[in-house]
Amino acid sequence: MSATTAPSAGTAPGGPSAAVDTHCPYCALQCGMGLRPVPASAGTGADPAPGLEVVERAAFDVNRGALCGKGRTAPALLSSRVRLTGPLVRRRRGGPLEPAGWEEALDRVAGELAGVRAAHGPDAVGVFGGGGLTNEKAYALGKFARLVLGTSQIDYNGRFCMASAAAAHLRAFGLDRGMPFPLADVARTGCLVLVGSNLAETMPPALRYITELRENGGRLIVVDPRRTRTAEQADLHLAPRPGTDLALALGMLHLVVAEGRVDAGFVAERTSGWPEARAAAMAHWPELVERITGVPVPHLREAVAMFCDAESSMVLTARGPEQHSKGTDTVGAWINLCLATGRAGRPLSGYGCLTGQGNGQGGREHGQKADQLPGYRRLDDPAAREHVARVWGVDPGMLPKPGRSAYELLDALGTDVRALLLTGSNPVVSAPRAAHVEERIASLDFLAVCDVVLSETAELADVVLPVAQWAEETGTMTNLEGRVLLRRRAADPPPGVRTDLEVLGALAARLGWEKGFPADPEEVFEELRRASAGGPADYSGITYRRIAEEDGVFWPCPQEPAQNGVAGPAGGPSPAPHPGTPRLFLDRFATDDGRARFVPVAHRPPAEEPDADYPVLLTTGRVLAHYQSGAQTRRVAELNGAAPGPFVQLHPRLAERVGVAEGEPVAVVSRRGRAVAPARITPDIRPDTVFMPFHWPGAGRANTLTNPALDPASRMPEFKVCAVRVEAAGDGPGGAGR
Ligand SMILES: Nc1nc2c(c(=O)[nH]1)N[C@H]1C(S)=C(S)[C@@H](COP(=O)(O)OP(=O)(O)OC[C@H]3O[C@@H](n4cnc5c(=O)[nH]c(N)nc54)[C@H](O)[C@@H]3O)O[C@H]1N2
Ligand SMILES: Nc1nc2c(c(=O)[nH]1)N[C@H]1C(S)=C(S)[C@@H](COP(=O)(O)OP(=O)(O)OC[C@H]3O[C@@H](n4cnc5c(=O)[nH]c(N)nc54)[C@H](O)[C@@H]3O)O[C@H]1N2
Ligand code: SF4
Ligand SMILES: [Mo]
Repeated sequence: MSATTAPSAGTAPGGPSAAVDTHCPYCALQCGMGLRPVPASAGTGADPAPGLEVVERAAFDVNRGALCGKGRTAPALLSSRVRLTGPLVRRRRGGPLEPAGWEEALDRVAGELAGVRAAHGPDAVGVFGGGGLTNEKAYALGKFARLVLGTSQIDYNGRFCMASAAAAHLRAFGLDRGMPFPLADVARTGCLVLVGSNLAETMPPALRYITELRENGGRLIVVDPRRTRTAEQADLHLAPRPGTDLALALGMLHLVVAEGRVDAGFVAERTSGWPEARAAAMAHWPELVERITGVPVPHLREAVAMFCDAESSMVLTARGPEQHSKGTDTVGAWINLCLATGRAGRPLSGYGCLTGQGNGQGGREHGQKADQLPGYRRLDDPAAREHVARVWGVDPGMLPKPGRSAYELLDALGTDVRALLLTGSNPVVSAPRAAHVEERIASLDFLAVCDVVLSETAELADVVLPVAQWAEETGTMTNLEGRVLLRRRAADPPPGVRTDLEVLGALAARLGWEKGFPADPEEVFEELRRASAGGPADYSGITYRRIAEEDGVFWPCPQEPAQNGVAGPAGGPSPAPHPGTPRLFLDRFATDDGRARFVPVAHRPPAEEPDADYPVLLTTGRVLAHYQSGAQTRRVAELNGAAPGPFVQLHPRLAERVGVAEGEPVAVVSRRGRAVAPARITPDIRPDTVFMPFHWPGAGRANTLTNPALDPASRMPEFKVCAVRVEAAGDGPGGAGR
């Protein structure tokens, strides 16, 4: 991490060197940054001139000016050499993608979608969105699918991200906001348990909160099968076998009970369902848990002591324990631990999930999810349908029923879903069982992709629509804290490129909806405010102006009565606007009775256990320099230099058994396919486990191997564990040719 940027010239628009205050295009930390125009000839290094340079924006508190390399180099993608600058159309099946004008491209998309709908019904048209899209885009995309296309078949890549934590949140607390407190609270808690988060690489500026925590005397426990850069910071590192966090959390709860550490007062006053959850935990005695997880009983006891001896404590999960076919129950078990010890709904204590994508939080609130309407309303709730239909000016009966989840939708492509509009995702690289997904996508009658670059998925499209990038359009993003931020436009998009909102508006108009899809983001946000009013994720009190003045507003933030046209007390000053909600649940949880719900959960194995044919566990994740499918970061020279390709991380003992040396090609084979990448040998991983990052397509694509076994509640695929065989793949000693 570094912030080698010029100091900010301030916010004021105008002066030639004035910087615009905005936010990073990538992860959920949504670091604040300034963007300032640079002379067109000022290209640096291998990247062509981006037209904008990043300057420090120290006043934004979440990152105080610090950025990781991805954020710092983000403007490189604005240059025309690496991005799409005009629509592409495949004029005949099997033919090439060729440059086309916007009229032709939009006519073709609208015509094909309408044709498939007419021939096969509205549910034959699918829509796939992304958690990187602004709130305005996510909202417009959901509205477009439900109204213009009339389809139930919409979901998005957030299903692959924090869906398990979201489901567990709803079950236990009645509300899903990733973190119920601001990040700043993390620095002041007594004990932090980070479960399957490698934030030193996935949100580097957030490491500052860990440093402050340690300086304040707080303790850190990291749970990760690998000794990551994050685990290196820990007082205690637990390294369970992938897929066994549920047992680990239950084992800790067992010890809490056995050692008399239950907060009986809290349990009685603020929770329900304890007896059943307690009974479930008691079935997971420490020695059994050690056998399942590989974590020694003394370490388990030490963790419980650290957690309970501190005056306050927090558990934060990320994808490590969540991306499993039992992710929801696993998060539930960690929540149970917090509830039993009174570490929830109190200052500096609680459970939270570190959401991942730039708008991972807002993107799951406003209607691009299969079962959802704006404001985190449920599509199957008659009152919610009524409210949103009124805002949209249609009959509630017009709104389709809930559709399929992301993987199920991708799996159905080419069968009952015949055409797809995809925006903000690159599933050819990022979806589980990717070779199958790629084949399903290729079998579609019609695929349209909106993207900023020619991603691996866009390469398969019949029409590619090039869209504007983060720095070229304004919109709101809701960061991992539930803080709604304004990402401001700092430059004009190049000619030939349109915004996602303009694209949706143009398509809607061609499909008979002249009104209802404005291109102005603020106009969309104003409608979103009304649609979300009274819902769980209530944005109605948030305006662009307020966000700018307050550096973000935490939802829920209902509208103040005065803005509703209802006067304040006669003669008195109008009531103060709702301040937003940085901290949730301090008085009550969002359930009907105000109590948090324990959910009795029991350990179960992953969908695939190692056996004689596939004796090793594969887990997957991220590296510092690349973002997700890599569609963006693989096009930035500096980042590519730092992390040029895939690898297989494995323990020296396993490497020896397999007969590979550092850097030699190693094949990882699962029931779904085979991937080959150079070996990276390190004692920092369990000997029974290999790790691959998923940022690359081709031979080293990790998702060729992953298992699409789904969590029954969240429909999250099992990205974080499957059974594999590991073989040397080179020609040298130990190679396949031996
Ligand atoms: N550099 C970078 N940063 C990113 C992203 C990126 O692509 N690159 N993406 C963003 C997004 S969308 C997300 S969701 C976040 C993800 O952020 P993280 O969740 O921090 O990232 P991952 O690397 O997927 O997984 C975290 C850790 O889980 C561990 N793990 C694997 N299996 C298990 C298991 O069974 N149990 C436990 N306890 N741990 C396990 C892995 O070893 C890994 O170190 O990052 C965001 N930030
Ligand atoms: N094996 C394995 N697989 C995983 C994971 C894992 O841990 N392991 N993690 C999963 C997780 S947590 C996630 S979030 C997914 C993410 O995986 P993807 O959904 O593939 O995410 P991105 O690579 O961010 O794809 C975003 C695409 O949208 C484009 N884009 C960027 N901005 C815009 C915009 O404003 N408009 C439009 N229209 N397009 C834009 C980008 O160029 C890119 O092609 O991957 C999942 N896949
Ligand atoms: S941590 Fe996330 S938001 Fe911050 S600069 Fe890096 S990628 Fe951007
Ligand atoms: Mo994610």
